[in-house]
Amino acid sequence: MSKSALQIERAKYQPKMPESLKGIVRIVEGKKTESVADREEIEKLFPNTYGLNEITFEQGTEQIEYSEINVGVILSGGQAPGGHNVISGLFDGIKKLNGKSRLYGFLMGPAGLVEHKYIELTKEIVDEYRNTGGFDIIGSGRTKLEYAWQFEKGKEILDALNIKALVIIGGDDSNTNACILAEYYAENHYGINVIGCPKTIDGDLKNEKIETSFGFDTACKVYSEVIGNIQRDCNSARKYWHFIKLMGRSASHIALECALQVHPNMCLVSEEIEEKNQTLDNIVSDIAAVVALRGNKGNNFGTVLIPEGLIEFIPAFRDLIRELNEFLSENEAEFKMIKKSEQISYITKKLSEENSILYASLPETVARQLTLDRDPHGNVQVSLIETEKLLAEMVAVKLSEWKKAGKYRGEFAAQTHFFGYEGRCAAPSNYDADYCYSLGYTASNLIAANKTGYMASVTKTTLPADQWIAGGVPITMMMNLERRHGEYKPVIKKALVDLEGKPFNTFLKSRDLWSEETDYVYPGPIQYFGPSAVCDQPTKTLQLEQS
Ligand code: FBP
Repeated sequence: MSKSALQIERAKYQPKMPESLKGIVRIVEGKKTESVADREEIEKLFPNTYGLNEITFEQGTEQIEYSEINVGVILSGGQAPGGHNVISGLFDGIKKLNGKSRLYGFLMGPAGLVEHKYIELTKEIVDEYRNTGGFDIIGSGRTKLEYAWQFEKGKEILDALNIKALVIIGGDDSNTNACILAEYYAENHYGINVIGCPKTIDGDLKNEKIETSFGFDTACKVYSEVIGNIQRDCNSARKYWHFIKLMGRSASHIALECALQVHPNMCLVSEEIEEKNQTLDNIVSDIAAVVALRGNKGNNFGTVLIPEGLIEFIPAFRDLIRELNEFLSENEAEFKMIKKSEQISYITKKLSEENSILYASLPETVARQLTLDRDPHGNVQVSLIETEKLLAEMVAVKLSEWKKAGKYRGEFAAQTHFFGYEGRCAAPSNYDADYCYSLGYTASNLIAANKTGYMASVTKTTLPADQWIAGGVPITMMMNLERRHGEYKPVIKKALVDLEGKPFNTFLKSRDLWSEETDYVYPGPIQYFGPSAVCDQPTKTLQLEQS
């Protein structure tokens, strides 16, 4: 494999990890857990994996002899920086337990398990990928593990390879599946444990026990670097407004973190928009007001950050999307038969009156984007909806009305961007390299402790890494019931931006100033070598949450 000079140096980086994992490890059982909501129903669905104890690992004194163990690993869902380090931490961890242990990687996500596609991850392979971005060591995919036949197909190959534990590295939906699989194998006494690992750049897989999902740190730093560059460009040319949509699916964590890093002129936060019951017209007017305020002072430039999932949080759109989801899941076959040119009018006739009026009022591109295939978990693929273009166009119309009315004297020209894929496979920051390696190592200790239905957890990560706390959290603890594909299903509760929380409130205190003034910050690229104050800082979100 050809490598850049940075890759060669970076390969030598030894990730930092909690002191408790370095030598002999002792397991400490904590208190029993309960699910975040819908307790009775979740307990009924997960009789074997509900109510388990929290776990922490501490330094021990008693050396235990572990037998060799074969472990499988799956990368599931969207890529996130650091996945390769979870695998290298897991590999090193199981080799420390017993040098004869083996690690198998299933290819292209959960599908690899069902289709029996795998490779053995040897030292040579793992060494090639240490501290690198991407998931290409084994690939990833979004196949949903939900049917007993899939679990049975999986068991066939796990038995054939004598695999006793499977680690699923994924977001909320993939970890939900990990838990369902853990429950199924436990119920049937198959002797195969399943452990989850919190991944997603979206930052929405977090709770009291999982303080962040890996990849969020690096992805936000990459986007902030590029937004900073754009801000410097727009402050130099002084002629464009940049409408920048940022990945993150439902939650606005990425947009908010980037705002805290770069001080844009405006950042929409979907959760606030929902709480204030805002309409699309309110949002457009708010943006236009900031453009006008700056334009009237001769500043015809600026930046607007837009969270990817915005549209689903505008109450009227949320109702429309809900009705579309139900309709499309019940009438998928019929809808696919309709000619493309007739799809919009077909849908318009099928919707309730209110939703039909809204749907018919949308630009054709957006109307089409709203009916595209849902992902395998039933989510609208918000990354395909061009909200940044929709908003830029609507703001232009609003400003020309205001100009005619004499309320606006500036010039408006917009550029639109969507940052998502650019950051998902970046080489992990030191934070993600360390955090991921520690998560993988923690997973190996959960395997050693014969645990199933747990997610690896590493907390207190704003402290120096040797003080981080490693442990395990029962996945059922994070679950509630939600409507998916027209039915109530157990799923891990997504963490949205907390409007009472410190990150949002810090943003709130500064945003008027950032709108009016040009107070941009240019964070520059991620640094891997140099002072710790530059190289090892976690996200502003985490620093504020833990301050
Ligand atoms: P995960 O939740 O699986 O980590 O994926 C996150 C994400 O990057 C979202 O931010 C984005 O909406 C989605 O994946 C895009 O999916 P795809 O890679 O299938 O285009």
